[in-house]
Amino acid sequence: MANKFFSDLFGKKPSPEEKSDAPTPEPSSKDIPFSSPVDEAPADGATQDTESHSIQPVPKDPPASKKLKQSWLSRLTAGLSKSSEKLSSGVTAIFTKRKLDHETLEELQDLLITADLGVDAAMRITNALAKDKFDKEITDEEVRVALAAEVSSTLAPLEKPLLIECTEKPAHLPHVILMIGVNGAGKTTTIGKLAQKFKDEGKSVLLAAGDTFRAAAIEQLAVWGERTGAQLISREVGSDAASLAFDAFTHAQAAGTDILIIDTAGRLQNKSALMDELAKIVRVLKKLDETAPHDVVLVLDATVGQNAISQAQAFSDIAGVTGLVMTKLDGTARGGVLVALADKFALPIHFIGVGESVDDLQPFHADSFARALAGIDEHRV
Ligand SMILES: Nc1nc2c(ncn2[C@@H]2O[C@H](COP(=O)(O)OP(=O)(O)O)[C@@H](O)[C@H]2O)c(=O)[nH]1
Ligand SMILES: [Mg+2]
Repeated sequence: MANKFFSDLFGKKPSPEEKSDAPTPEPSSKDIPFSSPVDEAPADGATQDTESHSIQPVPKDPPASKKLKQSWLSRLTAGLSKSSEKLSSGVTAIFTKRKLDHETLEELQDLLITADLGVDAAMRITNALAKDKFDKEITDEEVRVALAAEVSSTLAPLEKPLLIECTEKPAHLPHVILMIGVNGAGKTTTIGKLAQKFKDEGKSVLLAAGDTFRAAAIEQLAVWGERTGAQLISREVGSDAASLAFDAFTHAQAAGTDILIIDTAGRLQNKSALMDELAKIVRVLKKLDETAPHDVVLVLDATVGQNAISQAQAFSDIAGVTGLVMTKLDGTARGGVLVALADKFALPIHFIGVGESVDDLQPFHADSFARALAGIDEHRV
């Protein structure tokens, strides 16, 4: 019924999720064509979003029994294994039976920079080590511990869960989250994973399919809506994203919905059009509630490495980013880029993605991330 109401209200074409009010089945892989899993992305991350970018399917979650076996910490460690292997084996190669001298410090600095941590962090880590241990024997494990400590202290101030307190009925109901980022970064998938988390917390969620540029993007969000039981507002391809956002907000206000998450198109190569579109979305939201959007979450794909920095710059200029989600840390050895981002932008980090299933979107914990990145065995230290 509710879905029928939505189609009438918003002129939405009937879609699979409207056919029944019964619990929705697991979407089948034939609904949306699958493409191969993500690995290293094109080097030019800032311009990777081509309009021909294939729309990604909604991955199936592993069976519950398999999921239960893995704690979130082991999922984090497994997810970061490519990055930590690079750093950890690099540290071992440099520091096996060697002193901490100018040469080893320089090698360590190079390693940290090639692992995408950025020059500033590389300097801080080597300076901290040199202060206590210069000209002394040092083990690779001691270096890893120092590395983890520095990464942790850089990231700890940015650890900020996306906590939305709805029990007290805040003045600005619904809480509006605008998701932005280049095509392929993981926006829609992250929205689906977030919707699941919020639903699990007992909150009502409305998803707005604001990437109106691509039919399959709308369909992809619809599948996540079905899977999570979140309501969806969408319109046909080419519709105005801002007016969709306005209608979604109006409805969520009237219905007392807790959280509205708005998906957007990520055509960074057409920067002025994207800027206009995002600015218009923000403008119409503010007409209804001047405190909205309450979060502007930038989704960054870790596999693009240093290009995440230029994307963060571009989107900060365009849309006033309030926080980050970094995805695909499992697909790359470039996870250290989160440290470089922290140094440059100091944006709060809400979640990290270490795999494709719902449980692989983890609240960001600086210390656990730092240890997993440095390859420190949680049982040893
Ligand atoms: N391995 C992995 N894949 C991810 C992660 N997050 C998203 N993806 C995949 O990245 C692809 C692009 O995601 P999508 O949400 O369509 O990106 P969008 O264009 O920004 O909306 C999809 O195949 C997702 O399953 C992650 O944390 N790890
Ligand atoms: Mg998308």
